[in-house]
Amino acid sequence: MLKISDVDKKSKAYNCWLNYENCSVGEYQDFCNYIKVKSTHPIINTAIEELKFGLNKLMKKEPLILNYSPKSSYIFVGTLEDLKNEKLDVQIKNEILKEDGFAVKIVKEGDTDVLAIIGQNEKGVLYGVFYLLRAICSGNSLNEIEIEDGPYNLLRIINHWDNLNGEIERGYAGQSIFFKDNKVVEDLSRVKDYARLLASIGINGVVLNNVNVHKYETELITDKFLPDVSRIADVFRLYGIKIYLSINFAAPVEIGDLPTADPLDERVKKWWKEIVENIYRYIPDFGGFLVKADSEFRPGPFTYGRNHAEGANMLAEALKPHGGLVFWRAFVYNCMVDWRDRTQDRAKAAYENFKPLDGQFMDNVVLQIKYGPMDFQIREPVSPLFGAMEKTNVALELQITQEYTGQQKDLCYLPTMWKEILDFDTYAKGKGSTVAKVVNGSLFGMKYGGIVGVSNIGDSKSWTGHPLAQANLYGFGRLAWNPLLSPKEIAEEWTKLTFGHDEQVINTIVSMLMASRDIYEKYTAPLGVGWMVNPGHHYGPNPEGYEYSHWGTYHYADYKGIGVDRTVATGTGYTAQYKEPIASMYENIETCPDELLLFFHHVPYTHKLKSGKTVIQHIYDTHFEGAEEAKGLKEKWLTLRGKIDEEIFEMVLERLEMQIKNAIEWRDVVNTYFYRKTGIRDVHNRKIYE
Ligand code: GCV
Repeated sequence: MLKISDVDKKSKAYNCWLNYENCSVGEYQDFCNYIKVKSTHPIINTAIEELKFGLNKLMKKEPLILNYSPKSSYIFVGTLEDLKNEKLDVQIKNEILKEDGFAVKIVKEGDTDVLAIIGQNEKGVLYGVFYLLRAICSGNSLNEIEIEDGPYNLLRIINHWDNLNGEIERGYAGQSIFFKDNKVVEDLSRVKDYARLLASIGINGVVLNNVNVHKYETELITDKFLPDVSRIADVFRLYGIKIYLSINFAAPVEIGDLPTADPLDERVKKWWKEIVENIYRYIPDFGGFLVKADSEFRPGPFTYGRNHAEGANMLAEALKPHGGLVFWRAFVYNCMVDWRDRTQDRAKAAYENFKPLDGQFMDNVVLQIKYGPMDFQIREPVSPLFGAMEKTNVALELQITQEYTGQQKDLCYLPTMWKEILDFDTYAKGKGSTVAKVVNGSLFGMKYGGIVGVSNIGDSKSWTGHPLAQANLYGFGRLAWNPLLSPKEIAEEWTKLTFGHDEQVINTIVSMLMASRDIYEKYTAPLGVGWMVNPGHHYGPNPEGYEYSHWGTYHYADYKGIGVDRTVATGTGYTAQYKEPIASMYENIETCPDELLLFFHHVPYTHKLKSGKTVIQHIYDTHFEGAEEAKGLKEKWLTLRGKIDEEIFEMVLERLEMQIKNAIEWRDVVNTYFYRKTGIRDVHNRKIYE
C-alpha cells in the first residue's frame, strides 16, 4: 500500500492538493468498490496504488483490485492496448489520443456499468487516475466525468536550481530534497512524495541540479554520482517522470583532462559521447542535458570562437542515438554591460544571439527562453524571440520560485501572469500566433516544445514555505498541461482540493490569489521598469540597487524623467524585434500599454497615462494602494480562522504579516525616492518620508 513519507507527515500542509480530506466519493461510490486491471507495467502499478490510496481515503475502505470483471460496477484501468482484450465498448472520438493522453468513459459490459480510464500509454493511465480523483474531490458530477484529454505540451518540465551541498539558488522553502553534504540523500521517500505531486499535475521531466554548475555538480555525470542519480531516476520513473541534468560546458577540461572544451574538437566530441553512453547505462530513459552557457560567468562555446548552435549540436549529437534532448538556455547577455552606452540594451541580447542561428540547431535541441527579455520581473513584455525562432524547437521558461515576486513571503499567485504570457500574440504567422502555440510546436510545426518552470519547493514541511505558494506549483502544472485553462478556475480547483468546499473559504482564498499579483506589482517597481530590488538576494526595495546595473541606473531616473527609451526612433531599437502590429504598438507612446510604459519609453514624471494620472501620481497612488491592499489580504485571511487547519492558518498569517512590512517598506522607499528626485508633491498630501 502506498505510504506517504514520514517526513513532516504530521503537518497537513505536507499533502498539498492530494490530501483527499475534505471530500467524499459521493455518487461515484457504486464504481469504487472494484478496480479491474490486467497490466502489470510499473507505471500502471503506480496508477493503481494511487487510485487505491485515494479511494481508500475517500470511502474509508479499500477497493478490491481484480484482473477479471466483477458482477457489479467497477473501474477499469488500462491502456488502449489493454482495452483490445476487453468487451468494453469504449468509443474514443479523437482517432488517436495524444501522447500521454487519456479518456474516461462510462460504458456497459453486459448489464454492468463500468467507469473506464484508458490511457494512450501508461503515463496516460496515471494522468487519467489523477483526473478522476481530482474530479471527485472538486465535486464534479458523474454526468460530467467523461473526457478525452491530452497535454497541450509534450515537455512539461521542472528545473531545480539545487546544489549538491543542499542549498538551492533562489530557493525560499528550505534545502534540497535531493542533495545534502555534497551527496545524494539516502532516504528518497520524500522524493517519491514529490513525484506523486508532480505526476498528479502532469509533469513529465525534472532537472535535478542548478543551471549554475559548480565544481561538485560537474561530476554528477560521472561514475562517482551516477549510481545515486539513478536511484532518483528509479523513483521518478514510476511516476512517468524523466530526469535531466544541468551540465558544465567546460567539463571536458575540468574533469576530463582535455586541454579544450571546443565543441568542434574531435576529442571533446568523443569525450561527451562516452559520458552520455555511460549515463544511459545507468539510466536508460535519461532525459538529457540543460545548459546555461556564456551567461553570468558560465563557460560556453564563445571561448573557442564557436556559436551557440555549434555548442548545443555537439551535445545533441551525443544524446541523439539514445533519444536524449538538449535544453539550451537563451538567457545569454553581457551582465557587465555599461548602461550608459545606449546601443547596448540587455533586452535585445537573447534575440541578437539566437535569431541569426534559427535553423541551425539539431532537432533534439530545445531553446529554453525566459518569458521576458530580462529576468522574471513582475512585469515585462513577452520575449520577442518566441515569434522569431521559426525553425527551432523552443520551450517557455517560467519561474515558479518567487525570486523577484516576493520570495514566498509575499503572496503572489503567478498563473495570472503566466496566462497573459501564453495568450500573448506574437503575430509570427498572423493574428492568433500565441506563445502557447509557439511553444507547443504547433505554430511552426516543430517536433518538440513545452513549458519549463523553475521549482519553488524545498524540504520545508509545506514544500513551498508559504502554504499558498503551493498554488503556483499546482497552477504551473495545470497550465503546462492545458494553457487554455483560466487562472481563476485553477485557483478554485486548487483551493477545493487543498481546503475543501466551504464557500467562504473558497471565495476568500480565490479572491486573495487572484488579486495578489496586482497588489505585489503596485507596491514594487512601477510601470514595467523592473528590479529596484536589493542587490544579491533580490528581496525588498532598493531603487538603484540592482547588481548588474553598472555605471548608473538601468531605469535612467533623474529629476526630469524615468524609463528606458527602447524605440527605434530615438532609443535602443528593441521594439523592432517584434512583429507588426506589436512593434508599432510598443514603439508608439500613444499605444504602448501603461503597465509597460517605462520599459519602452523615457518620459517626464508629468507625462499623462491613459488613466489620466501623471506618472508620478500613479507611482504614489499605486504604492499607497498596494500597501493598503497587502493589509487587506491579512484581514481577509483572518476571517478564515477556525475554518482552516490551525497550523496552516498560522503559517500563512505569519507570512502575510511579513508581506505587510515589506509592502510598507517598498511604499516608503519608492515614494521617497521619487519625491526626492522630482520635488513633486502627492496631490492627496499623504505622508511621504523625506
Ligand atoms: C541560476 C538570475 C538569477 C540567478 C539565476 C539566473 C539564471 O540572474 O538571479 O540566480 O541563476 O537568473 O536564470 O541563470
